[in-house]
Amino acid sequence: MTIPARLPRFRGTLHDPRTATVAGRLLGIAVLLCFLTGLISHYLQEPPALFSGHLPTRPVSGYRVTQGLHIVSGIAAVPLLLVKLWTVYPQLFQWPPVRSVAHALERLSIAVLVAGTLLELFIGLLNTVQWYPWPFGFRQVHWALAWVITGSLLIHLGVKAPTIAQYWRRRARPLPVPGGAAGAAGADDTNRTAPDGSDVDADADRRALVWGLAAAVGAVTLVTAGQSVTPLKDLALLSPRDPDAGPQGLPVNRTAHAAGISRAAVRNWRLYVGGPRPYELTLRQLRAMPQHSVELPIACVEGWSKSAHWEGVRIRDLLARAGVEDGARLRIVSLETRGGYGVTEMDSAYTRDGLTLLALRLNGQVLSPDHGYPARVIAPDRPGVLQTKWVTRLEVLA
Ligand SMILES: Nc1nc2c(c(=O)[nH]1)N[C@H]1C(S)=C(S)[C@@H](COP(=O)(O)O)O[C@H]1N2
Ligand SMILES: [Mo]
Repeated sequence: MTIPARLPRFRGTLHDPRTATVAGRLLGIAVLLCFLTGLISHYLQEPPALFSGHLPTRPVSGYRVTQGLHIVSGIAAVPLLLVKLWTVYPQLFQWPPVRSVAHALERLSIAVLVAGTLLELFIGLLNTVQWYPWPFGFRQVHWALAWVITGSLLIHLGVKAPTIAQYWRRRARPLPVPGGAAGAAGADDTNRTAPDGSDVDADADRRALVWGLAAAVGAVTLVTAGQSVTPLKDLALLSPRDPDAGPQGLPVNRTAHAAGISRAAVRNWRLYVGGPRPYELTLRQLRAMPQHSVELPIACVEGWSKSAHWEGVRIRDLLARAGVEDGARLRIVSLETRGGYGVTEMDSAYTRDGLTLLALRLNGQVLSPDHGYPARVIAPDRPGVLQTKWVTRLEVLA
């Protein structure tokens, strides 16, 4: 079949399988890290019944680290993906476009993989700047896309396995031609021609590409990672959050005003605690209970995190007073009635833990309204989104 003259021709040295393999490997590392840390984040926010009572509470900064890595690897994947796509985009113009049913399915799986990955990184990136310009629930779509990508990636890796194996090592060796001498001669690599016919100068170009890529990944990481990695915070020129900005030295995602917390609701505030002997407390009574201090981070799913000093009453003590002895799964209800974070659930692993507080003070002061006055949850190794503010009820779940 003749190739139509209108199709472009590509003479660049780097649109070859070796470069695609090198770029794919680096992208694969970022994607794998992002996927695993994403799984952790998902299961901490929506624990399956199997994990009930066993969610990890140590190390206390575990989620700070895994979610920081999630955002860092996701951002690093952007330049890696762009380079990977650039190395292989001449494939778009292959002729004939479809050779067989299997070939059509393979191309379709790559289309799904590319579109899914671009969309996943794009909505993730928008989420880190707290912009949700779409009508769907971010987390559900981000989660579903992760599996679409995983499936199409496994197909892609399966189809390309022979190519990947052949070009995995630096000096690519041609596959032996059955019954021919050419393969054996090429395997010694005595001539300076790679199996795809390209010159070994491609090696030098490839090195330059990888260094450029490393510089790009390093740069985007350095200017954003400071939102969770404190020593890098002065370099965080492009990170959406300054972890130091905000009342009492801590950022605020949703202010009391935005959450619709009225003065009247705060004035008439009582804490209800459920259990065999349910009771209510005023703020004064709550302050009269034994107070404890903990040093725990807020680690937001969007990537920023910050450690802080909290003081308040152990949730364990509040439950014991209601006759609940060994921790319990809780429904935590906020004064905030709209939005998705007004009601959250807390696994018994946290409620048993002496570090889990109903906090009344932050960094030496009474909680500011935006940080959840009169009382908020703070628990170890827990996603920020579940550290509920303006708490008014602790209900024991069966
Ligand atoms: N009631 C309520 N609690 C909430 C939120 C909210 O919107 N409403 N936001 C959560 C999110 S996403 C984070 S990261 C932390 C932020 O806590 P901070 O504002 O005290 O820094 O609070 C969490 N608690
Ligand atoms: Mo958050």
